[in-house]
Amino acid sequence: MTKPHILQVGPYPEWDQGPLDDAFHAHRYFEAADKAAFLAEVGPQIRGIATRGELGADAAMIAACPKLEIISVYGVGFDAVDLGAARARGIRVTNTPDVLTNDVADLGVAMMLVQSRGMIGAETWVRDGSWAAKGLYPLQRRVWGKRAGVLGLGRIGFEVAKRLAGFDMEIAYSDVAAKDHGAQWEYIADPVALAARSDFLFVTLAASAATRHIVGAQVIEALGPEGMLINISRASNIDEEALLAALETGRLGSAALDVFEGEPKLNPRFLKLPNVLVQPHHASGTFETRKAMGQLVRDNLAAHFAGRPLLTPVL
Ligand code: 8YV
Repeated sequence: MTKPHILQVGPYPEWDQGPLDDAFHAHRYFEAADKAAFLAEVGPQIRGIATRGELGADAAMIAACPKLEIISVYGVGFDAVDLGAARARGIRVTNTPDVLTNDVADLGVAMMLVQSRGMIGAETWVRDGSWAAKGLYPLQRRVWGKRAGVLGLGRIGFEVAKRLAGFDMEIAYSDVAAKDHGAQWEYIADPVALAARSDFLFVTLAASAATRHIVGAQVIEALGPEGMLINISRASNIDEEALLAALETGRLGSAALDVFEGEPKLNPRFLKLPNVLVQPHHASGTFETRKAMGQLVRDNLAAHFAGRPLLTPVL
């Protein structure tokens, strides 16, 4: 049987590239100097697209592949795929949920602890000799027992809340509706009200046009000068301009961010702020999880081309 032609949007680690090339004829879009010319050349043969998280499939890419049947997303978030364009042509879309949930939750909680306890500054304090020269490191803020808000109680939000319960935190959450989660977590529909009663606010929403800037000036200011915002979802969920302004003026205490508008180039104003912990969008970045994600991307493609049900369909 001839291998199906697929468009590989971004680079994969070697443990994914080998098996991908064994099963498919992968055309490496990311290596092309002239993307439009490359798409015009290979597009007519393409039956599948394998994405790379934020490197997705827009309407122009989908239109350039008239025989396209499936888009397999490397990531749980599929906001980088033009779902409308895919739906209009009956193109299937899959993602990689579940396999990354715990790692993403771990990083969110780790960022809360690191930032609240000032661990980056404390590390520098030891390494640059300040401990010996200046004495004790300045006191930091407690985490355990505080009030945590989780904005979006999906798979990742649930795992975050579960971990926070281990720190004896008072947990509340917002979502489109109250969830039957089997725990004593308070449901607060309004994100502003959630922020107002929270010391730490985790943003764990799947991003869509509907959630764009859901964390705006009002939510940020309700969280307040003692509050911390932690984002492990997508930058588009937060009004970054409002966030920067609040952090610069102290109207928001601090932030811990794994995602940024225009990443990997982030607004340089973030780098000037001592009250921000920045991470390079690596919440799912463990060997174990990334291997499972790559496998799921291939398994969905293989299932489709073998006429079997998709493992994790979005569309
Ligand atoms: C990225 C993610 O896909 O799952 C998601 O939605 O944002 C991440 O797992 C990952 O960084 C690979 O590009």
